[in-house]
Amino acid sequence: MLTVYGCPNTRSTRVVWALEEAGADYEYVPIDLRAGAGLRPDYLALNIGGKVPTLVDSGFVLTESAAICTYIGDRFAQAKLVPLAGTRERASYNQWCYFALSELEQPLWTLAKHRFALPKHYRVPAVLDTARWEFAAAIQVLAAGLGQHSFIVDERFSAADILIGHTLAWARAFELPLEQDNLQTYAARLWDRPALARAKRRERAESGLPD
Ligand SMILES: N[C@@H](CCC(=O)N[C@@H](CS)C(=O)NCC(=O)O)C(=O)O
Repeated sequence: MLTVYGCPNTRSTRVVWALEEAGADYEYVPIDLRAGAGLRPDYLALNIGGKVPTLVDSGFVLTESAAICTYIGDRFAQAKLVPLAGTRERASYNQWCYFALSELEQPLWTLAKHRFALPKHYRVPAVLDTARWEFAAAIQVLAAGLGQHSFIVDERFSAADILIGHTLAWARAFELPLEQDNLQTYAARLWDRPALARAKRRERAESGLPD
């Protein structure tokens, strides 16, 4: 049995999106981060950082959204969410997953941390401009890498698109412009996926929030 621990509007949406794409059967346990549920001892025993997402698969515990999405892709191979291990396609897939986490997400996370996520006395407003500039540089790389392709790896939807699509939705929420036409079309294609809509609904419903 698969269990996801998550919270709406966080990186756990990536994992639930991947599970929905895979047609997996899973249990969802809401972790109300605002109420401090991430710091409960029973949750810290699963995720020592007190963060979401966490996946538990019959006693096997995995954290880190990208690692979990890749695990889901391997476990539900018929969904073809990740290319086969050992292939060049898998290497390109890894490349874009690492890019999503280290280049694309980081400036947005810096914006979030220094706007609202960090305790007030740790926020440094002077870094906000730098983070916007770094994000603009990262999306130029993404736009060039995508070109006129429909998806980021091998013309096939993969979990790398989940990580990137989720991160681009953050950019939209932060009102950062996606000026490149190809990125706008790509983002719209990802945000339109029925599995993403189902994932968001499931997380909200399980957390007792309206649609
Ligand atoms: N690198 C981790 C980051 C996880 C993370 O920072 N999650 C946030 C929500 S998006 C969280 O749980 N924050 C609560 C906290 O920092 O206390 C991943 O991708 O899974």
